[in-house]
Amino acid sequence: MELGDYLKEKKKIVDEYLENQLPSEKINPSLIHRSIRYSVLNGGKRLRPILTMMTAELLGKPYQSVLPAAAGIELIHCFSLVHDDLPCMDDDDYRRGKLTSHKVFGEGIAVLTGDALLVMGLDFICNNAEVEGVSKESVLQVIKKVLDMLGTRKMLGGQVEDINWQFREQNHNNILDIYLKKTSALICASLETGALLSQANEEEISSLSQFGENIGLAFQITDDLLDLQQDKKDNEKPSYPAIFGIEKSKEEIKEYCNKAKENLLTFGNRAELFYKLVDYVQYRKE
Ligand code: GRG
Repeated sequence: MELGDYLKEKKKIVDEYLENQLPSEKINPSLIHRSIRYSVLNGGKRLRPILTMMTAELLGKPYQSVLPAAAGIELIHCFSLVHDDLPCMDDDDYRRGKLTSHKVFGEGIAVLTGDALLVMGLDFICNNAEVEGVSKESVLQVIKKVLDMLGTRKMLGGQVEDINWQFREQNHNNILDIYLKKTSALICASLETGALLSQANEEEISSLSQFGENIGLAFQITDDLLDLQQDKKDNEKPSYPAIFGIEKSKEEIKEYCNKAKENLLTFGNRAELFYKLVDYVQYRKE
């Protein structure tokens, strides 16, 4: 199957699931439910839940067996975006081409929307324990993995370093360290969620985790490169492309994409779609 068709098909499945499972605006308190739906049902690519479902399929399981957890991962991603956009963080007016949550609902409700999405995301993951054939122990392992990813040594810590960038030397290693924590960590957790729920072995989990680190780095450098080329960021916060330039960034993206492909060797040609995904990350234009 072509990757483009696969991504489109799976995005539709995630969108429909979220549309049906998120609380209706008619339920009180209506305002927060409206804000939650606005912040989630707004055209995201759904790459992280798609990675969870792709991993299940790679390991011979149906995507349905990991769908609640995959949707939970997307809610956690949306939480991080809502908080990242706040005036006290990146102070962005637009997200996914629409006004950011705090621009529409105000800062207080945006903070609470992020909090609600994090809690709901973990709840969705717990719901995966009800899926036939999925062990409760594997769901507990996923919760532990996701909490570790969210913690001060990973995503939260990456954000601390990101907003305090003035106090740290902006060299190659320090910038990549932030990228590993704030972007690769969630991508790794998306893959490992699919793997743990599908009873993957140690070698498979380790390969997917290394793959996640490499593809996450390539993804974030590309993200910053696209921002720079499209002149999107109006703050002076440094990024890999802003410091090292476009050519060096492209070399770096290529290097991490090549490493990611090496990590896939464990799976042979079963990983065909994953190889295509690496090319997509390397050459994406949006
Ligand atoms: C973990 C407790 C805790 C706090 C969160 C706010 C925060 C700390 C972290 C933010 C991290 C962040 C926003 C990283 C950027 C990741 C990134 C490249 C986002 C864009 O991803 P896409 O292109 O977006 O997949 P769509 O809109 O398609 O989902």
